[in-house]
Amino acid sequence: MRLDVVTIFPEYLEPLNVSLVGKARARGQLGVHVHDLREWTYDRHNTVDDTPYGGGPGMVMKTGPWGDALDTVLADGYESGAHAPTLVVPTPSGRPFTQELAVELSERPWLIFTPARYEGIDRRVMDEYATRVDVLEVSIGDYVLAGGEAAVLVITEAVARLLPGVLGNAESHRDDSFAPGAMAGLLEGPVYTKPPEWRGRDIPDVLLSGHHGRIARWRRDEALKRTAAHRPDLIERCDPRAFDKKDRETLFILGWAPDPAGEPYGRFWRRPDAVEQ
Ligand code: 6GU
Repeated sequence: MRLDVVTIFPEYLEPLNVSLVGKARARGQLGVHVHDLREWTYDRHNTVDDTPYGGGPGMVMKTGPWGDALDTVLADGYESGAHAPTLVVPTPSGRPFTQELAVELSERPWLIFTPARYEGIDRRVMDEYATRVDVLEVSIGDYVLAGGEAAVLVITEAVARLLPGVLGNAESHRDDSFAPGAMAGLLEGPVYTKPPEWRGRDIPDVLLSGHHGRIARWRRDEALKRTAAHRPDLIERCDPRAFDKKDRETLFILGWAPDPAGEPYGRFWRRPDAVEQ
């Protein structure tokens, strides 16, 4: 996979040399090219922004530098054999970045990121490139960052760990919160390692029992507890057919019940009579 990043803060992308992404890069599984947007400015102040038409606070990034930068990056990439670029535009007004989108991006051969500062990039830039390449505007959550660079680090890490051979062990994806499978849609519960006692704290006996069925059941109950506490919206979203008899008992104890009148049938909701957990 090839990654290009165009930014006014190339040094902000230094973490791409470290850890998982850095190693994937060193192994040649990932080609990363970081570009300074100011290389495509031609005035002595290296201006990349200007005041917004229609008035209002803040500044807007200008068409000229972005257009010239993206033309160069596209031409260089195509010339070195890359194909089917996707422009990933980090913005708080984008579509939510999810594990599903991470998987989709990990299957693409070439991602070009355009993190912006100020109030964003003149709309005409993405309207123009959308006629030539896939453009995805993406938000990493419901909060506002000063710029898209941190979002690029988040997205590249989530994508890079999905590339074949990047995580040592393919099994490591299997139980990820948000990965498809038996625990689909539930958060992962707690994990423990040696020593068996630390500062007077033991680990749950069941994990030492060697009884795989009971361990799996315990992990599932912990996942249900954690999801109910931190992300009740995920429980509401679960297809009730994914819950077995013991799941239903656990959920009931946690204050949840199926709604027989609900649409679709039997989805779980907080019981109106449940006490705060
Ligand atoms: Cl992708 N960019 C900025 N500036 N703020 C954000 C964001 C992105 N995602 C959430 N907040």
